[in-house]
Formats: sequence, structure tokens, C-alpha cells
Amino acid sequence: MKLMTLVDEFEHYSAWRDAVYVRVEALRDWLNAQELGDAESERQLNQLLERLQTDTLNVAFVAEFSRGKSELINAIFFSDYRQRVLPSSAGRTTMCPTELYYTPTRRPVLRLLPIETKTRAGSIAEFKRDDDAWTEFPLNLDSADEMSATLMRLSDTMSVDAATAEAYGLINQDDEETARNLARDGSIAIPRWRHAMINFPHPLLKQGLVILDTPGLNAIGTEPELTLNMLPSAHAVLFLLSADTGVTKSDIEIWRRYIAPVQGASRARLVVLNKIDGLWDDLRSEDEINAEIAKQVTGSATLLDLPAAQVYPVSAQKALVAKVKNDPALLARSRLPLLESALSQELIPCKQALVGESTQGGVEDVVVKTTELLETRIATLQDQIDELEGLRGKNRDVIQHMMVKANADQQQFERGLLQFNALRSVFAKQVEVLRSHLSMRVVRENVRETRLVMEKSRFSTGLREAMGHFFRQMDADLKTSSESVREIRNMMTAMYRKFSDEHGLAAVSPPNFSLRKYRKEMARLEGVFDERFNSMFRMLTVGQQQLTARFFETLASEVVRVFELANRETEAWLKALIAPMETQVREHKVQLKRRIESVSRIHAATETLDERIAELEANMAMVSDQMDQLARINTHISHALSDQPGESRLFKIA
Ligand SMILES: Nc1nc2c(ncn2[C@@H]2O[C@H](COP(=O)(O)OP(=O)(O)OP(=O)(O)O)[C@@H](O)[C@H]2O)c(=O)[nH]1
Ligand SMILES: [Mg+2]
Repeated sequence: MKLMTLVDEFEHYSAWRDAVYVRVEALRDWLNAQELGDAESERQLNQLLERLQTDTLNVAFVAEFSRGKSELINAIFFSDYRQRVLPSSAGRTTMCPTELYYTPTRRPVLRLLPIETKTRAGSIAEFKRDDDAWTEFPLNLDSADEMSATLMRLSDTMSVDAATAEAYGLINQDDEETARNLARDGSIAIPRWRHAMINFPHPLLKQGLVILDTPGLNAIGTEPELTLNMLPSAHAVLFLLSADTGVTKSDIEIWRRYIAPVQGASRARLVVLNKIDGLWDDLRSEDEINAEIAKQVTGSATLLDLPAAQVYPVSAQKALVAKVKNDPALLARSRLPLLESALSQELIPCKQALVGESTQGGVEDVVVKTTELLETRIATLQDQIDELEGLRGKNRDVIQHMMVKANADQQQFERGLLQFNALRSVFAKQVEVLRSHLSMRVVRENVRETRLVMEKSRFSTGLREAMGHFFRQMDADLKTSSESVREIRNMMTAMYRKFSDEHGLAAVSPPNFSLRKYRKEMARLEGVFDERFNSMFRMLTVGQQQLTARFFETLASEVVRVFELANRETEAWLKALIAPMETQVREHKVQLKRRIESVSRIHAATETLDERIAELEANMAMVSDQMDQLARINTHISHALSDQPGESRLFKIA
């Protein structure tokens, strides 16, 4: 039924809006749950949700007084109450702009803003937030009579002096009517109320429809908020003409001043030619009447500079009667269903498109931002995984190799160490031999034996032989020791070089050492002795023998001293020879141990690496899931927005 079109359209729109709301809410909650939303996204989505929730569809009825605005509102929206809800009568009826809306937080009520507020600071929007500024009259929904009696207050006027009226900005000296209204005593009837708010639980109002009924031209002019805000923000404006008056000067003025300038491309704007029942004439044929209506429509359209199709001829009064009396023929004749249909077609899809676009835009912003965030996360995770993966691939081989090599090196070193220690015992034996050659005990024995031989000698040849033997003995020991030193040095140098080559030890340079200077010293001492002995006689006197004995003792002590020095130096050299090697070996052993520990640590870390990669991969899977979920939620929002049947109505949450 055409009668139901506006209601149906509106209900469909409301269901669509609810579905979109649920989807967008799901996105916001999901972002919160996933801790993906930043403050800006949250703010954006909350704003979208608030807009969807408080979304209203504002329809304004504008015309000069008495064109039938209130009657048309009654016919379209309140016929179910089977009588006039809004007062409608000849002359000025609606004295102030009247908003019909519904909010469940307030009881059904008529609230009126006294005209006196005109002298107070504050706009109507500001007074709307101040409950105390309003005078309230509850609406008894159970009694249509009581209700319309209460709503009669919309017509309240009061008498004030010209100064007061002027203070309220209600005096327009150019206006004939104002002048007429000025009584002889100088008083003038002005609207009692400045603005009216009717909270009314009508099904369409419940779904966000807001109806704005306005008084005629003079009242429009005195309330700048009407022209600056309320009319421009209306989604549809119905401009009423009346067939009984035709298009008057003031009609054109209202149209030109208040309606034509605020129209947007997307704003529905319907011109209603009301009271066509005045053209109904039983003496004329239906065709003649229709032709007359069409003529008026064309004339009005021309005057308003509009296509004739945009002018809807109706009879609000007969439509209300037809609906109240349930007379379909009369309703059809009133042509109201055509206007309702046009209104719903112009109004709702346009509004839905607007809301859809802004929701889509807001959601897209958040989805794109979140997708980018997730993509960055995935890229970062992938980078980390690649890096660790590369490290793992490389390290696995390297570390394995290092482990094997370190172990092999250690084993080889242990074997080398056995050789080193074996050679060291050879060294120790050679040192023993060396020491035996340089032994002070042997030296002292030699000295003692030589002394004995010399004491027994009566001839100088015997002395010379004994001394010669002594020196040869001593030199032989030194010579053998020198060879031993050379051997030890060569052996140790060769052995260390081989060992250091095999195990990568630092090179050492064993100090050079020779006993040559001691042999030279011994040769010198022997020379001194020879010189002294040559001057002696073949036969020794007692005195000569004692002198020679003392001389030998001195010489022997010199020899002992030489050998002591040689011994000391040899021992020092032996130490200098072996110590760096031992240090290197010890250090190498420590290094090997550290190397194995370190490789083991790295090896252990490789296991941590695996865990870390697994962790990153799990994160990656989670982020991928989030991407999928986000895409799914976005698809759901798109489906809801595109108003696909069977999709938008199913409140399935991802
Ligand atoms: N014959 C006829 N009279 C109508 C029709 N519509 C409204 N009227 C009458 O016109 C007069 C004015 O109607 P309202 O609805 O009060 O007009 P309005 O535009 O609201 O006027 P204000 O509130 O004063 O601005 C009333 O007496 C209505 O009964 C109609 O379609 N046909
Ligand atoms: Mg009215």
C-alpha cells in the first residue's frame, strides 16, 4: 500500500542503520580486544557510532501562515490518532517553530520556551540544554482530546506593549499585519512561546524522524536560528502553497529567502500545492478538475522556477479525513499517497547514501590504518624471522663445525700435550746431564783430587800434569755442557715450533746461551797458572810447594766461582727457555677450554634461536589472523552498508 511507503521505507532505513551500527561496534570492540586501536581510531569509530545512534532525519515544513503545514503533518504522521494532533485552524495557528521528535529518556511532553528568553543571552540550541528554561506540559497519550488541548498551547499569544515587542525583535513596521495587530492602546499580540519541543512516541519519531513545523513568514524572519541552522540542516523541506490563494508575494519571498538558497544537490525539496479540494467542484468533470489542478501546478512551478514534476498537488485536510474515516477513494483523490511516496523516495535513499558514505569513509580510514599497522607488523616480523633464520642456517653449520673443530682441536691438543710432556721429560733428563757436567760437587771433587795430586808431587812436572788434567777436565765438562745446552736448545726450539705450528701457538724465541765465555775464562786461568809455573824450577822447594798450593787454591776457587756462575746462568737460561713455552701451552689450553665453552654457549643459544623463531612465527600467524579477521569485519560492514538483503539484517559478529 502506498500509504505505508514512508513508514516502510523509514523502518527499512532504521534496520539498515542498526545493522551498520552493530558492525561498526564490532569493529571497535575487536580493535580494543586486539589492542590494535589507537586513541584516534577509537575516537573516529565512537563518533561514527554516536552519529549512527543519534542520527535523525529532519523534515521541515515551511510556508506562509495558514497554508496547511500543521494539517499536512497531521495527515501524514498522526492520522492514527483519528483527530488533529497539531492545532490547525484559519488564521495564524502555529505561533512558534515546533519540533516533533522522540527521546526515550524523557516522558511524552510538550515543552515550551517562553518568548521572554528572546531578551536573554543564548541560542535555542543552548536553551535546549537548559531544562529550567522550558515550561513543561505532559502529554496524555491515552486521551486524544487532552493531547490536542495541551497542544493548543502552540497557538498561545500574549499582549505586550510595542516597546516590549520591539525588545523581542517582533515588531516589523513594514508589515501590515503587525500594524493591524497593534491595538489602539498600543499593545500588540505576540507569540507566548519562542520554541516548542514535542516528545512524542510515534514509531517514526522513535526511529529518528524529526519534524519541524514552522509558523509563517513573520515568525521565520524573527528567529535567525531557523534560517541559519534548522532549515539548512533539514534533510527534506516541504514548501507549501495553497490552491485557494495561489502563489502570493510572501510565498515567493519565503521561497527565495529561506528555501531556494539552502537547498543542496542532495537535499530533498518538495513543493506541495495544498487545498486542491477547493478546486473540486461537483459541477465539473474529473478531467476538468484535473486540468485545473495541472494548470495551477504548472503556474506555481513557473513562478518558483521549478519543473512541474516537483510540485505535488494534495489536499491535506481530505487526506486526514480519509485516513481517519478509512476512505481509500477519498485518500486517493487527496493525492497524499503520491506525496508520501515522493517524500520517502527523495528523503530516505538520499539520507541512507549520506550516512553510508560518511560511515564508509570513517570505517575505511580506520581499517586502512589498522591494515597498514598489521602489514608493518608482518613485515617487521618477517624481517626478524628472515634474519634469525639466516643466522640459524649459517650458525647451525658454523657452530656445528666449530663444535667439531673445537673438540677435535682439543683432542689433538691433548695428544700434542702428551708429546710435549714426553719431550719435556727428555728435556729434564738432558738438563740433568747438563747439570751433572756443571755440578759443583764434581768441580769440588776435581779440585780436591787435583790438590791431593799436587800435594804428593815433588816435581814440577807432576804439578803441571795434575793442573793440566784439572783444566782439561773442567774444560771437558764445560765443552760437554755447551753441547748439551746446544742440544737442549735445538730440541726444545724444534719441538715447540712443531707444537705451536700444530696447535696455533704463538711463536717464542728461546734465548741464546753459550758457555764459551766460561771456557775462555778457564783458558785464561790456565794461562795464568802456566805463566806462573813456567817460572818455577823443576825441583820444588818446600816454600815453592806451599806457594804453589796456595796459588792453586786461589785458582781453584776462581774455577769454582766460574762454574758457579755458569751453573747459575745455565739454570736461568733453562728457565727462560722453557717458561714461555709452558706459558703458551697453558694459555692455549685455557683458550681451548674457553673456545669449547663459548661454542657450547652458542650451541645452546641456537636452541634459544629456534624458540625465538617459533615465537615470531606464532606472532606472525596471529597477525595474519588479525588481518583476516579485520578483512572479514570490513566485509561485514560493507555488506551492511550496501544494504544487501539477508546480510545486513543478520547481526552476526565476526
Ligand atoms: N480546504 C482545505 N483546508 C485546509 C487544508 N489544509 C489545511 N486547511 C485549513 O487551512 C487552515 C490552516 O491550516 P493550518 O494547518 O493551521 O495551516 P498552517 O500552515 O499550519 O498555518 P500556521 O500554523 O498559522 O502557520 C486550517 O483551517 C485548515 O483546516 C486542505 O487541504 N483543504
Ligand atoms: Mg500550523
